[in-house]
Amino acid sequence: MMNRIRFPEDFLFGTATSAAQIEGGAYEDGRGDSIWDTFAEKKGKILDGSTPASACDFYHRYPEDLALAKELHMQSFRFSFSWSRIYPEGFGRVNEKGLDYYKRLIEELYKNGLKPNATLYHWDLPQALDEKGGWQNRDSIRWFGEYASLLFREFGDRIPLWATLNEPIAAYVGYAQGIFAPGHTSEKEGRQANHHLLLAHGEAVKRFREENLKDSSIGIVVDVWKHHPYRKENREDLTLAELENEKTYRSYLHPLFLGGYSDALLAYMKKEACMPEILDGDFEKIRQPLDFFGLNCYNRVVDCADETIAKELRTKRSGGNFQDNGNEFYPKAVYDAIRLLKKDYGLSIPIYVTENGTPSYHEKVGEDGCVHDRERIRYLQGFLYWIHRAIEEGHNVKGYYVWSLLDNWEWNSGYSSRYGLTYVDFQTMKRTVKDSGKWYAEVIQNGGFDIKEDTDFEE
Ligand code: GCO
Repeated sequence: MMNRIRFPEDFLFGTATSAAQIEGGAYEDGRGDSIWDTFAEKKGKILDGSTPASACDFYHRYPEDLALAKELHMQSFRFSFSWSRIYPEGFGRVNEKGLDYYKRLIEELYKNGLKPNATLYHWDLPQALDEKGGWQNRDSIRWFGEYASLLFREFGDRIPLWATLNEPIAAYVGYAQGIFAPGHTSEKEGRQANHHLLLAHGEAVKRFREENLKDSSIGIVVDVWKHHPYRKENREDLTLAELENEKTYRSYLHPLFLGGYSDALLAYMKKEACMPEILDGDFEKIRQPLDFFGLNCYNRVVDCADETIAKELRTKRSGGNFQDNGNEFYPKAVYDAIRLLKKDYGLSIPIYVTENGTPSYHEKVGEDGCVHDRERIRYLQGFLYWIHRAIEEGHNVKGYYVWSLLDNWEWNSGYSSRYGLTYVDFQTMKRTVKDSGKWYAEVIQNGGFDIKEDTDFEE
């Protein structure tokens, strides 16, 4: 017997991308550097030593790539604007050629029947702003506001779905952990960057409302990967997992929806002497009513306080519920995230799953000219199964975006980690649709898929 998984008529299917990861054209038409261009130039920062200078060459190939998206029955396309393509110095002088590119891109989206879903900031701060302190500088709120206003005025209703930020945690990783741009290692800087990003988000939403756009809505994209204790009854594991939840998704969701940092996070920041500078009125500014919530979810995280066991867990990842790439297969993660948005934050606005996907590190086009990525299909099936379950239980989930349409430049992993539904040969730039791409196209056409009744996507 088969189980029919069918999504509501108006459910939106698409793929997600970001400017730095696909565009390339880094030195063309007056674009300024972003912090990822300069970070990638530094030795040892990117796994394969690559830079995003050419990426997927989407800057030139977008007509073909969007035609491909159409061929795969996509209904929406998520992308981000490159801030330094538009403001090479971060603010002030506008690069008209940069704006023109996005005008053409948006026209092309409509031509291919793809609903635009645009993010203002997907990690690529203009390098010129980094030189002024980047997200450490409180002026970043104003810089971002100016940039946001320009785009709202230029593109307004042509973009039905606007997101201010994608995964603000990336700035924390960049300022506190050093493995993302700009590569600093100060917990205090990380917390300060977070705080300014949240304020910049609030500023952009305020400016969006001032434009009085009729046909478009605004939200934010946050990643919720819940931390679980490895030993369910162990107090230390529980404490560790809770602290990690505080330091990650709750540090964004509390200010966005509850009006301040949680007591647990405040206590942590005090103890670690990394409290950001918070001014009067900051939390009112951050907590703006939103039209939708963008949820990125790829997995859960399992924490163990015992270093010996934790080490073993990291090395013994095979078989069972692990994928070939070493990651745990836990599709219920997305359901858990959707539920906690309602339960802990009272969210009732529409949720779009704005990213979900899985990498592979050794993928190649086979002799038959195909890429048989069966694990990716199973992974996507599992997540869609749980999203469907959430919808059946009454959760307001309106769409789903696979990360990503194309293999692309995966930040500090460079080109060595492939997430695409389409394989990209980065030498020839040839695109080859993988089996997962063909599978997803069918899912969209049928509004869902069938699975064997005994398929077990449970824990
Ligand atoms: C993220 C980012 C993407 C990544 C993707 C795969 O969610 O981390 O939005 O830019 O490329 O997630 O790691």
